[in-house]
Amino acid sequence: MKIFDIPGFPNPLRIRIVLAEKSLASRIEFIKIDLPGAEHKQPAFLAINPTGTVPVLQLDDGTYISECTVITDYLDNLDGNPTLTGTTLKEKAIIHMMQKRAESELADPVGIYFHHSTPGLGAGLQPYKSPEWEGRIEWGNRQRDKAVAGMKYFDQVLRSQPYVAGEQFSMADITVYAGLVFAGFASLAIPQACTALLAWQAKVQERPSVKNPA
Ligand code: GTS
Repeated sequence: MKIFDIPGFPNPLRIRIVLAEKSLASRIEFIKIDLPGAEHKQPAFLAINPTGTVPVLQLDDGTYISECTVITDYLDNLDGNPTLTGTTLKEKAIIHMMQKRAESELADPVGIYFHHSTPGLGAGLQPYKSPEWEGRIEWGNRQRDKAVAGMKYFDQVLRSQPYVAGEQFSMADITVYAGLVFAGFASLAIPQACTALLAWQAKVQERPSVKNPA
């Protein structure tokens, strides 16, 4: 299998943590995509993922799979022993619900803020980020505020349970963690009052898969 991504970036990190959790790294060939150079916005890459984002998984039969959630589901079920996406119907439902909240309330708003209200990845990518639109800074700032509200939401969640989707570490934790890494990229701090979220972050940082992702 191949993964098209760029090391160290937040969404690719999600999958690299999954690969480490599942001990699958040796089965993957990584193909680096030049994000600051906007390689992911060129026709060759858009042919494999029309949304123009990384990561993308390519199966051995040539099939391309995009979206971290779907890639995680695929990898987690490869060995018939899912550890990150739940086993019972109820577990699966809660994990997917919480991971979607992590994307829509934290990771995605941080990304919009980063790309539209800050210099983002630099001049090479800015032409693809609505440069003519006067409201882009304000819109990005609203997404920044949404992301901070998301941090406060997850702080509340983590006051009553050890992990984002309950008792076990899951895909939802990986998405929140990557969202906070992205917030760091964007110099967006976790509010000091979010003590449960900060403690959870420190705990997750100690996981071998997070210390040494694929
Ligand atoms: N929903 C997508 C997923 O789950 O895979 C999001 C993927 C995504 O936004 N990837 C970022 C990207 O390709 C990479 S990262 O920097 O966020 O980690 N961004 C390119 C761009 O031009 O915004």
